[in-house]
Amino acid sequence: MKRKATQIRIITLEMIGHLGVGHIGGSLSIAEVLAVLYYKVMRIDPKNPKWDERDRFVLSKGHAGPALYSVLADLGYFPYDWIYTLNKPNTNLPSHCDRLKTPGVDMTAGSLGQGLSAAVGMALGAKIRKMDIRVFALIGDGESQEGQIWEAAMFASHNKLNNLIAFTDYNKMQIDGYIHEVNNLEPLADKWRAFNWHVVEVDGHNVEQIYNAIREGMAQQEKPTMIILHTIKGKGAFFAEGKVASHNMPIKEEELRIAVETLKKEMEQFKGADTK
Ligand SMILES: Cc1ncc(C[n+]2csc(CCOP(=O)(O)OP(=O)(O)O)c2C)c(N)n1
Ligand SMILES: [Mg+2]
Repeated sequence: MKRKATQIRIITLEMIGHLGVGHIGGSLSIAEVLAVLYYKVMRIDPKNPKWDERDRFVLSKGHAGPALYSVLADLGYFPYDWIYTLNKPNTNLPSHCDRLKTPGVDMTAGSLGQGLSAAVGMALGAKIRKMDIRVFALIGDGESQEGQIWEAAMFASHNKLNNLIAFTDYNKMQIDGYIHEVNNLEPLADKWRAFNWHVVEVDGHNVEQIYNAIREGMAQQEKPTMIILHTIKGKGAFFAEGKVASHNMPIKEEELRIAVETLKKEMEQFKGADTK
């Protein structure tokens, strides 16, 4: 999973690098959670993206599409070279996720706050249809400043949606600056607890901690689970890591080359660990 997280970062950088500009920061901060979900946890079939009984994933912070596309390209949901069409005219990989364009994308997103509501609907729908489907949703910390998030939170616990596991990418930054300066979310874990969710806080770059938190969530009998991922925006790219400006930034050819080379070296550490 560590190896896959690094690979996701490499593909993401190559994809955005080819275009020249994009949402680097918020894509790189979610590599580990995507690796754990797509390579370990989720019941999916890349050959049959519309399989009715698949687990669902909603990338509510839809601007991080490139990170999800990296996984889907690697898993063979679509031809790998689509990554070089990111956000270009007539592409199937728009900057923000579109379920009608990209095989494997379960929900259209980009208007922040809406994806979690859609995920709640999916989880409720699965219950009504008595289907054993788990729904995973990933929201941003800036996105959590949207009122709609808290409506969805209330409705999910009211309906005892224990088949819903959501993540907050708590990278402490949004588009305009630091979360605590724009509109403080703290105490964030207490807020979710007050909305009657099961809450776990983990290091969002630690795959073991993420995996264990998901297992804990899957064991819940009555409550939806919120896993707060403490992350670093732009993680893994020296020119972006920990920078507010990484939200939507250009990449220079030289920066791309050095960052990818560094990540490829990092990947070698995990050689042999890849079971796929
Ligand atoms: C409803 C809505 N308002 C504003 C925007 C513009 N916007 C795009 S990304 C972003 C910041 C999101 O911050 P965060 O959720 O922390 O995501 P991160 O950049 O850290 O991945 C904003 C305000 C939007 N996409 N949707
Ligand atoms: Mg953020």
